[in-house]
Amino acid sequence: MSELSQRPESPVVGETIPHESAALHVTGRALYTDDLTPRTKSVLHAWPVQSPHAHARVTALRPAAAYDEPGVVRVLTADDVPGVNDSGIKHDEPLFPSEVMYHGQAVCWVLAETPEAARRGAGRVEVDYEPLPALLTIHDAIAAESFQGARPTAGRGDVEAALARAPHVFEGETEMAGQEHFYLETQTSLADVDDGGQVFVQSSTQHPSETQEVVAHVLGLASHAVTVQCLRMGGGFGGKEVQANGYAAVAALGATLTGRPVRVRLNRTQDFTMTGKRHGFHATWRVGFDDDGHLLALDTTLTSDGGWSLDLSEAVLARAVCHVDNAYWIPDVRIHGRVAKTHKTSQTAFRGFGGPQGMLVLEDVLGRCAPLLGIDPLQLRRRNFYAEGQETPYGQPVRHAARAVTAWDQVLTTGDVAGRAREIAEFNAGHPYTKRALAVTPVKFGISFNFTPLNQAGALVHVYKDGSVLVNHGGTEMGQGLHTKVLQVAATALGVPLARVRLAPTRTDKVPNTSATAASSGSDLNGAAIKNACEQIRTRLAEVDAGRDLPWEKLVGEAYLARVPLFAAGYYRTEGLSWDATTFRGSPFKYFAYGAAAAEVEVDGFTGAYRTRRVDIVHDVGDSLSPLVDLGQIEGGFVQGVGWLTLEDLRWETTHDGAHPERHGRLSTQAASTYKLPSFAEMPEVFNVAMLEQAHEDGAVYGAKAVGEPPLMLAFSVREALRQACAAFGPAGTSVDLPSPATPEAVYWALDEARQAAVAPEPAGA
Ligand code: MTE
Ligand code: LUZ
Ligand code: MOS
Repeated sequence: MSELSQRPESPVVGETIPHESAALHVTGRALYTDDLTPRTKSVLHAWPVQSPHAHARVTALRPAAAYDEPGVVRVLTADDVPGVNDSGIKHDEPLFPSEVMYHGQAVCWVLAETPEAARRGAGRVEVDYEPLPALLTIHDAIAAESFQGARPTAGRGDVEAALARAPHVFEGETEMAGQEHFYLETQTSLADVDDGGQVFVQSSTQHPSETQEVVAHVLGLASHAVTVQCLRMGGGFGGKEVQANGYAAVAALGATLTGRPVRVRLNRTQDFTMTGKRHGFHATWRVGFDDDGHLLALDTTLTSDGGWSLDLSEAVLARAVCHVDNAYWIPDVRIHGRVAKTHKTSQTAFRGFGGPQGMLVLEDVLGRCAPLLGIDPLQLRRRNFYAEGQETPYGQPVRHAARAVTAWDQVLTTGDVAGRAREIAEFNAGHPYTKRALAVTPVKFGISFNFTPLNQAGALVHVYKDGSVLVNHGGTEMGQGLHTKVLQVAATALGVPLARVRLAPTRTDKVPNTSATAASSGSDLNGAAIKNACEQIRTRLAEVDAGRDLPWEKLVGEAYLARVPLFAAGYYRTEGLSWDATTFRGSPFKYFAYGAAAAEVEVDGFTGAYRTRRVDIVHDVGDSLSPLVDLGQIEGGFVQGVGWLTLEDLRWETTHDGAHPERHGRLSTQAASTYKLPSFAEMPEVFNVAMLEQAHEDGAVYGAKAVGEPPLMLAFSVREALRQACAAFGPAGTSVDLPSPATPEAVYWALDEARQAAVAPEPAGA
């Protein structure tokens, strides 16, 4: 057992405790960034002027009329930017654009005494546009060869030779939609400038250090003149990994120009129409199997819809390429990837970060090919699992491959999959208009940022003379329970009760140069940095104690009198990673998280409506730092995945006939009324979640694994069950091509097609 992963006796980590802010969340007392607005004097409110074109040149901008609106104080335009007019991390996102690149893009911002005055003022700004052609679909972009960024290839062996030898070869296309984050708290920033010109930005951001950098860049200031604080977020899900930066810059610019606090808070429609989403993907594939269904070769090209700017698209694509294999061994394989450039919002990080999209491709292949091979999909999947010692297509050994098997076997047993499969067959035989199906799918997800330098973190721990402890770390809290886990780590490492430790909000002046809280690594990285800081203090205190076993408070008091420092900065970097981003080879991940899910659905043959009757999950969180938090992450991740795969349907209007040019490229699903989110009604009627036992992870703090993203992909089980239920309406061996999202409408058309196959007329002459 490593020193990092080893737990002392009776540790506070592993205790089942509620989220550190649970009581505040449910009583409404938890403060989010915008709750500070009414507590701040003379705040100005910002409103964007949004483009009515998907692609156009801005030929003139006349803000003058906005000032006729009572309450309007200032219109922010490109001329006001003292630094660089760019809010992107790739320097391709002008904050105030001269060419608009998507419908709804902000051209300029109006500041006023009230939100209503700002809104009216924005309506008075005159903007002249010269419309330009817009690419709105991934197909249009591919046809126009509109791509951006790197076009990587990963693989091994000789794919063409292996396909030529393979007894069964299939080819096809797979397409999947994006997803709106729909964090409950929309993008928010509140900025103020002090007497010394120090800019203080409170932001709902997953990456305070980058928000600080972008604000400094736009204002033409050094980073030490900008401090960013994130109290907590009402959800981030990747949507605030980079996309918070621009709004913080607008607020900060407004504050420096007016000398008053400025608040930017998007309403839901603005957030929907302005901010990036999960990337939709398109894939073409050719696959070869042997007679027993073993995968022999895969050749695939993934194209993601990146929207108008690069954003995190290259990193998302890299993770997609590195997750096509999911839990399956493919001897000869070539995975090629590229990012399409379209005139839509800048698609960005979203829970799973390309992993779900990559994995969906092979799961779709297996789901479609199983009937064609005449093999039960459950058998087909199990037969292709990695064995210990095998490597991923990018050359990383698959450590603990057996855990996928353990999780799988446990789900089959505790979920009584064999018994229920028999019941379902009986049910289906007796019900021509209703069909049930049960599918099991595995998850293998790589943990670490795939961009190696991001795998580091810092922390600051203060012990006060009375023995109370204040901790600070570089991670942000978005509901995922990171702060709860860090508190448990600090109490464990210091050997004090949890109640002695308090956590202060994340700020760039406490811990500098932090990474985004992302890639599920928040607790791995910041937990280890906190542990490091606590151990420095413990080591010093041990010298003071000199074997006397003094009580904590007494020891701390003595240490102070002996002039022993009672605070420490902690640091952690993940060891053992290697990655070559040009050849796409190496071991970018510290370890893999595993899981398996069994889902049973029932589909109505008249409408395509369905319900999820039961879900059983076994998921690998290592030795959990905080079991109740992890349970919430597994359940929540799974349900968010079900939303992506079955309900959430982003629609952009296309009006090629020229009838309503102002609607071309407009997102028509801009609210919860038209964009269907999972709710209680969609929860599985029976939902059993278990954590894999004896799952200690040697390479991570106190033996725990990251949990935030991997469970999302357990939702493939529901999609595969829907596919199988559709197939049950047709003759044996029906292969169902199911769109994603598999909405009830899509399911209806898929089952109808299967049904048509059953009644298809005999070919002529037969
Ligand atoms: N859980 C909640 N409640 N809210 C969130 O915004 N974000 C997810 C996941 N779980 C999220 C969440 C995403 S995208 C990631 S990367 C991780 O949490 C980030 O936190 P962690 O690294 O501390 O797990
Ligand atoms: N890589 C990754 C990243 O795997 N997950 C992330 O969230 C991320 N963010 C930025 C850059 N690389
Ligand atoms: Mo999560 S998509 O890595 O913020």
